[in-house]
Amino acid sequence: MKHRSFSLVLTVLVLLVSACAPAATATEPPAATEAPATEAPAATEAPATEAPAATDAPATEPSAAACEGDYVLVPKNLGNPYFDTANNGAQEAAGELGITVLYQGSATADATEQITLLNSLIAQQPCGLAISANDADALVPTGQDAMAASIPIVTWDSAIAPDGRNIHINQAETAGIGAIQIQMASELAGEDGGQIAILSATSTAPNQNAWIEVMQEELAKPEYSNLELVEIVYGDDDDTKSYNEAQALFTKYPDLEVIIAPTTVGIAASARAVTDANLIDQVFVTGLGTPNQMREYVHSGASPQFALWNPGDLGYLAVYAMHTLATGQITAEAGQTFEAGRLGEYTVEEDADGGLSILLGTPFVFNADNIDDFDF
Ligand code: RAM
Repeated sequence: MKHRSFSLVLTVLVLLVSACAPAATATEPPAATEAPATEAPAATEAPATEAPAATDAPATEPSAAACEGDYVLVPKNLGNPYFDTANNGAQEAAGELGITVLYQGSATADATEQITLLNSLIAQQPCGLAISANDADALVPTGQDAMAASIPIVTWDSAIAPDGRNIHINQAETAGIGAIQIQMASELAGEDGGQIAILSATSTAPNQNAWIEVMQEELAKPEYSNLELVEIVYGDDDDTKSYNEAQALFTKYPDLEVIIAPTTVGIAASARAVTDANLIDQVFVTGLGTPNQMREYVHSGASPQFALWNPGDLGYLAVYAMHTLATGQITAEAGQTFEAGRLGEYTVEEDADGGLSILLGTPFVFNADNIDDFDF
């Protein structure tokens, strides 16, 4: 049902863009990248990404037509270096494609604020929207409104549920992201294990909740039976709230061994809280962070290891996918392939949530041996 309506929308879109003046869409030759997602992962046992499957379904011939307006990259909120890095990658892709990608977000990571922003963007009829969603279900009607107006909807980082998007750009497999965090926490807790807690972003964040669900499944495995998850708390991707929540955790649980923060805001705030409380070597912090925010804590021992993908590559791929949809080069069908500049070829796949997705790569573990090789 959904795919049929996608096809309809995209057919209309192709007709519309075909009527536009042709524009050059040639991309620059692939360039080398320092992105961890495209380097051989080291020091991690995260499941390897499957090689892109061969497909008999060739992508629709490039229409060589382009929408004349702007595209928009929408993060969960502004002021987060993770999303700023994604925007850097998005701008790199925009330069290669000869398009304009605006970067607009709400002040807080809040679904209602994000919907208000999206409604005003949709009214301006952009060429495409690439969204990191603050709520999977609440944004579905908004995504549907956009698609009904022939605006392609790509989600990235955090997905709108299938009915409200064309394609989600997934940074890494959900199972792998969840598993690597429990593995890192287990290593930090040591042989005897102990108490762990999770400090997440907002309680409605689709990506956070999917990863936490995997973490809970991992914890049920026999090899992690010595780890006790004592509480899940939410810092709302706000630095101060995250810091206070971390403090409250190690005050309430004096034997706490590890805080897992699957958010770049939460992990940096937690590591700072542990450092300020002189608890280095007593409470370890791990989860998902950016190297530049976590470098000092890796070297100090507050957070000896954490994981991430390259957010710049994620933004870059999101823009290529959005543009490829907007120009009718793909029509959001599983098996279609397209070239994403220096990152190479990607395949549209069926996602575990029943929608479509494109997988960027694998999570990468940062530690004292490699952290100084990265700058983002
Ligand atoms: C924060 C956000 C984002 C998440 C990263 C790991 O920046 O919550 O959605 O993917 O952390």
